[in-house]
Amino acid sequence: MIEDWDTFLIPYKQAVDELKIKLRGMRKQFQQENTHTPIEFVTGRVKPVDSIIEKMQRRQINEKLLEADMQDIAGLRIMCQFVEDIYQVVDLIHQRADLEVVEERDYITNVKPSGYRSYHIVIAYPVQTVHGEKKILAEIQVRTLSMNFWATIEHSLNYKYQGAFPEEINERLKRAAEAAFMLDQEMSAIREEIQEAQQLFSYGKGQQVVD
Ligand code: 0O2
Repeated sequence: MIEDWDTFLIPYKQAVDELKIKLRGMRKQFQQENTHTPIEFVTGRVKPVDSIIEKMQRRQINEKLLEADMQDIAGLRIMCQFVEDIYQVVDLIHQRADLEVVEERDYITNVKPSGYRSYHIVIAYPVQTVHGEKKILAEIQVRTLSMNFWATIEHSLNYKYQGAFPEEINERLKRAAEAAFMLDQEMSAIREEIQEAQQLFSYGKGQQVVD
């Protein structure tokens, strides 16, 4: 039994904090170089203890194998404007020397039956602790703003209905997922036009580079 969850989660919190800074730093660098940034914003969280315990029971994960078998105790989300940006971000993550990609799941090409779309990357990330280096698994979810909108709504409804959606809601959610993806496709079709306008806007108004 893990008796002290706070201590167990210390390196996970450190990994999330460090990765948030690094990924936000990538956005800042694109802005400073006055080029289109594929990263709109970044969020991160350590999975709450009750969710970890619930997932261990659901997936029959032995506590001794928790660190290896639960890949999303440390979780990062990168939101992008365009689907093309997602694949650029994935390439950028692959090129980094400070982390190792261990698994990838492309739920954009292979959309989940629920309608969920995102690109998941599982990384091994070394954190420096007072007891030496510890490699932490973290899951980075890369998605468009539109995919994020859908996933956030579906997640709250899932919480309310515990996964057992009434049929009508189920159907509407699936339709909403396709509508969200259609929005992404329409935006992609005029991506160059949009990016040109965004550059003119940010230069013209003399906007500050912000987080
Ligand atoms: P939370 O609250 O987001 O942290 P499993 O967790 O068993 O479903 P697996 O193989 O561990 O699956 O990992 P997977 O499918 O790559 O990623 C799981 C996470 O992806 C979920 O975390 C969600 O964040 C997201 N996700 C996957 N499928 C869906 C979906 O249909 N709808 C929504 N809204 N999100 C999804 P958790 O554990 O649910 O928790």
